[in-house]
Amino acid sequence: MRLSRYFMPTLREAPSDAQIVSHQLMLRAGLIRQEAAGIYAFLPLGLRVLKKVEQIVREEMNRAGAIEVLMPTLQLADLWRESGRYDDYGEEMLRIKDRHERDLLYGPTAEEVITEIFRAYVKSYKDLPKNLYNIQWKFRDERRPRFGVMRGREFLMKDAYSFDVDEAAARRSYNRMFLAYLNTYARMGLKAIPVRADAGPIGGDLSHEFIILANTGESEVFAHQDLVEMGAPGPDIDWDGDLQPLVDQRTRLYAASDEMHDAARFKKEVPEAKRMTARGIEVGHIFYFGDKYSKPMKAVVAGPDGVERPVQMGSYGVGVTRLMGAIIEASHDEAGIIWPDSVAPFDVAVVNLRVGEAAVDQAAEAAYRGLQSAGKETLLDDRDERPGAKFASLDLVGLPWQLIVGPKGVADGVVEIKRRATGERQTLPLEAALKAIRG
Ligand code: 5CA
Repeated sequence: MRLSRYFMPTLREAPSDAQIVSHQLMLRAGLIRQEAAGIYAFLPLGLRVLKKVEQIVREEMNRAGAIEVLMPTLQLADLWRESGRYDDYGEEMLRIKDRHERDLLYGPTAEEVITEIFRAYVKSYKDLPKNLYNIQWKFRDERRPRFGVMRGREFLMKDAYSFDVDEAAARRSYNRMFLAYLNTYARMGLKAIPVRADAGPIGGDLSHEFIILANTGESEVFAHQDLVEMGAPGPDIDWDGDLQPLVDQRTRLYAASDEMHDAARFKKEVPEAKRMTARGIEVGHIFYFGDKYSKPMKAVVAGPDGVERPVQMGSYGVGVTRLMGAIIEASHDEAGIIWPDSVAPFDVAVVNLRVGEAAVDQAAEAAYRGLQSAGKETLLDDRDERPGAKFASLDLVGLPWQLIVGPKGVADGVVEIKRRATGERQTLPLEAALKAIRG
């Protein structure tokens, strides 16, 4: 992509209502534009990041055996009357009437819709387990939308729903999601801590939130330091095997959200030097709630004994748009965003420092073509701007690499490469530079 023809509207200063650094940087880097309180348009760079985050979530869901569907954003109120949640959900639900005076709503979550789909087709334990997910826009009319995509009203969520014949099987499904979540966040360069959580309006008695530590986070967590250090299990675990030991290893150590926190237990179970109290961002939340929806909505399956019982369910949410903010909170400096390679909008910017000078233009074009043919997503900065302005905007948008082509280097047969994360620079012949970036 040639920057001279692209749409990357960076801002020198953040609008004054952006209070936290990720929101400021998302606006300044031209990733998002607010259209109404808590409602954002995704601009080209922001959309590229969103798609990458979404794709990582998708791949890790698929790896863990979940199957993708796409449910509508608008749902029938009657389904929510069946589950009994229509009145309970309150003012956070955006309620709509169509031309036939039928009550609709913009889905804040999709337990009812997925249960309706499931009960239409699945009747026997032989078809279980199943885990269906979608990555779809949700709407919650939050009282205080704030911090940009962190607490939006319209936001992208991955929501998965598991169906099992009994509680033991449902826990196996829960365990698969628990571990898949840790792998998902790790691929984005994030360290997520699973903490015991309150199930809130989703319901159920087993629930974990996944928290990224950040001072600006809205959640407070209390955890054993060793849990913070513990890595993700990695993709190569036996997803059909017994995952309980891997989950136990991570749930044995004390970790709780503020609603679930028990100060006395924290003191008793965690040595003082290991007690961590911190703020964090909730980037995922998983629930096991048994027959809370399947019973009132009559989603039943026949067991091996031929007796029909409500199917055992869990639901599993990831805040996809919120993750963009969380990644920036975790990875930035004074100059701007530092994207992890896995979610960067482009891999590399080729910076032409002397646009219009034939030898420099030619060298920049050669670098651009070389990177593209190596499969690198490349932005060619061919804008007619001062070098200082180019570097400021490229550091702000935070691509992992810059390959800098200037008149002096061209005369000497070299280019410069810069790694955004470390600031490390190397001067090399073009071929060696391409090799370093190709990795
Ligand atoms: N049905 C369940 C799981 S699918 C559910 O809705 N869970 S939730 O309410 O916890 O939401 C799942 C995730 O969506 C949260 O962990 C959070 O990361 C994200 N999320 C929730 N509300 C918002 C919001 N207003 N703005 C941005 N992300 C949000």
